[in-house]
Amino acid sequence: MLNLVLFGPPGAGKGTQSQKLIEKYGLIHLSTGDLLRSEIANGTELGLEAKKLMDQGVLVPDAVVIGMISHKLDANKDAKGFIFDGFPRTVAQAEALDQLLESKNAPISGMIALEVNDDELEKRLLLRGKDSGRPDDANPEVIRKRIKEYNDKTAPVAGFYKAQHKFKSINGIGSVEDIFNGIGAVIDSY
Ligand code: B4P
Repeated sequence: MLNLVLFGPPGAGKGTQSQKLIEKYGLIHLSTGDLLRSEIANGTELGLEAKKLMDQGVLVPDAVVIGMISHKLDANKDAKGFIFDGFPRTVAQAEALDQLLESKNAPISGMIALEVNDDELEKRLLLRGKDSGRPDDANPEVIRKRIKEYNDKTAPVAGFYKAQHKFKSINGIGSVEDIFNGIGAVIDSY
């Protein structure tokens, strides 16, 4: 079973690369950002709470996202593997994911981090904000808050996987195809 964590700051290209990876490797894509936006679109109580936080560029509580992932893992028992996109975003989420996967005897194969500098991230997100309709992409102040949240709370997750010798980083600047080939080379080494 291939269980991949695709890691990087907001706008690094995780969602973009995930779409290509699911086609090539037949994995199930679990994006906590997409799952939360679907709760918002359905007007659920969870969605209403999450929207307030996401619109400000801050993380949703760990228990909420861990619960969503646990539910999705149970609903896809026969999967060949998963791409975790935007999750884990805190060390507590990484610990919870290890526990969930331990009970399935299918640990994380590796984390692949996309390295992109802050100026490029801001440019990409503002560009997407022009037509995505995502409130968190439209405002430079919210984008900077998201990058700060990443540096404060999410960046330490890399250390969690480094300690398990499961961390690889890739340059996330360049063509989508070249970056995809770089990720493929890491996956082929597993
Ligand atoms: P996400 O939906 O995960 O948002 P994201 O990090 O901005 O997405 P991503 O990084 O995938 O964007 P992509 O690069 O594909 O999270 C949104 C919010 O949800 C968070 O702020 C938080 O509040 C909440 N949340 C989600 N998960 C959570 C968790 N686990 N715990 C707590 N809270 C959570 O795309 C960016 C743009 O770059 C696109 O327009 C794309 O076309 C472009 N792009 C991609 N590759 C490119 C390239 N190589 N060159 C140029 N442009 C490129």
